[in-house]
Amino acid sequence: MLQGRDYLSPGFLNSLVAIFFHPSYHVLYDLYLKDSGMSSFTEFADSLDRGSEVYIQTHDFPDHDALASALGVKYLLEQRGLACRIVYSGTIIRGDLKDFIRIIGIPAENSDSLTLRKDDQLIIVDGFLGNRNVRDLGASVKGIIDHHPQDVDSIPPVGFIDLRTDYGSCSTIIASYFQETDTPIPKSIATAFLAGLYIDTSFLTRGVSSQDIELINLCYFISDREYLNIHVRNKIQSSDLPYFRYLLKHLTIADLCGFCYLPQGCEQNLMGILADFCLSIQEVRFVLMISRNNGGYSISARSEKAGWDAAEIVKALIEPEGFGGGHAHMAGGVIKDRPDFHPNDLKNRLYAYIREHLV
Ligand SMILES: [Mn+2]
Repeated sequence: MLQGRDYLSPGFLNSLVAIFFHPSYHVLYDLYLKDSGMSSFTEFADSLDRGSEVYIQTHDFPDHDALASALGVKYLLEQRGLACRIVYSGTIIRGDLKDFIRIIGIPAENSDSLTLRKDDQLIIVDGFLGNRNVRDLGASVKGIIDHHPQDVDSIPPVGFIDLRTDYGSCSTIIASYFQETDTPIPKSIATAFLAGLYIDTSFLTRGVSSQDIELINLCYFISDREYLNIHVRNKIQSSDLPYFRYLLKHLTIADLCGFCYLPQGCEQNLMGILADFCLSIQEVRFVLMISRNNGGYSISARSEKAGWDAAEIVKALIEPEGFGGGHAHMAGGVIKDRPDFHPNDLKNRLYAYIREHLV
């Protein structure tokens, strides 16, 4: 097994793996109850110790859905007399996410500023114990609520695991707890849930379940739609424009594939935004972007063509020198800096692979 730390800094690696854990399409939904009789959120909430704080941890480099989920859980537990704090690792760089935290009012604290004790109660949302993008904070994991495909048997017993992998967002799961406990959803949380759902499903174009539609029904008319329209839909900031300029000049399009190398380096979120932009071009159904980053190259791929699995293509192109993963519609990877590798090699490999295997 390749150990990222052997040659890449943990921060860099974490930002790369953040993209691997986006919501997947259609996997079976099940409320997963392992080694416990807890069958509802109410029962789980009642099992927590009111004498000490509850920490709610998002995945590292949190996105809208992770923060919205944490906020929802915090609100519900506080209604039941528990004191909660939201904690995350990694950084929050993008302006739209900073606005989200400020406007919705999400008291998220960086784990660097906290010291958790072994017996502190921890709930993980929108991520899973042992994931590369969920830093081990050393506390006692009481619950996990997630919508990404996970290997539940790979972890030690946890009191409450609610894993619903066909849901478009983790917010949709949390919203079901509001229904279960008959708790009215406050406007700010309804807005946050919709932001989480819209972004995780790329505005309802992938991985949407009937429960996600129910979430819209539940939240739409109480949410701040002006905020959602302005702040969530407009995710590009003016400082991104030089990257777009570069992309427009250097993007290659052939055989339904777009390719671009960004030698100036590019953070992972922005690379995803650029890749999504490429996909919006009619002649592009698959896109591969590679950027120079400290210690190597990072790769971002998007696919909207059935049968062209982004994760499989990335793995086929970069392994064994690099490693990659993700889902059919969205994947990422890293390649270590090495003298015999040039990003244009990847371009040639991509078009050769597509011609050989997929066209
Ligand atoms: Mn999510």
